[in-house]
Amino acid sequence: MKGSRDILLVTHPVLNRDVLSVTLDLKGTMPPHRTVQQKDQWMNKILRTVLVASLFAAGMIAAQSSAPASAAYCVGIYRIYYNSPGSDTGSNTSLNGEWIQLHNKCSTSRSLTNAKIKDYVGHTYTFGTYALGGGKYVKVHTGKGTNTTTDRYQGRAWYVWNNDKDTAYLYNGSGTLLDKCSYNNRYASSIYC
Ligand SMILES: [Ca+2]
Repeated sequence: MKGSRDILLVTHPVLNRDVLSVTLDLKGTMPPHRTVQQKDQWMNKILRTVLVASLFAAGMIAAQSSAPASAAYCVGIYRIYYNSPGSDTGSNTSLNGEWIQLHNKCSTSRSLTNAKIKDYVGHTYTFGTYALGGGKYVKVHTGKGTNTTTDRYQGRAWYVWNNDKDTAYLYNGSGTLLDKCSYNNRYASSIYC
C-alpha cells in the first residue's frame, strides 16, 4: 500500500516539487509512534492532506460554497411576468403578456429539448427540440403563437402563473431540477429570480 502511494505521489500530474517537498518536510516532523499502526495512520493523514491540498491547487476539487444548487447549472429562471399588463381578459395578447424568461449564464449553448417548466400545482410546459445559445434569453409565453429562437408559446387558453403567489420549476430533459423561483407579491407584476 505504501509503495503504491509513493508511486502515485511521484507520477500524479498535479503534484509538483513543492508538494513533494511539503511531504518530505512533514515526514521530517513525524512524531515518535509507539506502534506501526500509529505511524501508518499518521502517514495516511499526511498523504491525504497533501493530496487534497494539491487537488485544490490544481482546481480539480471545486471549493464548496453556500450558493444554491441552481448556480451549478447554466440555464436558470431569470424573470417571471406573472400579472399580464392590464385587465386579465383572457385574450391571446393578454395571455402572451404573461411569460417566464430563462437565461443561459454559460458561454456555450445548452439543450432544452424535452425540458419542462412547471408551476406549483403541476401545470407543465414541455420544450420541443430547442437549444438556448450561450448568454441568451428565451421567453415562454402562456398563450398561443409561433415559436422562434427567443419566444416560445405554451398554447394555453388561460393564465398559468398566479397573480399573487406561485413557484416555477425548471427541469432539463433528463428530469433534473435546474432551478426554481417563488414569488408572493400581489402588488408587483413580475419578479427577477
Ligand atoms: Ca393583469
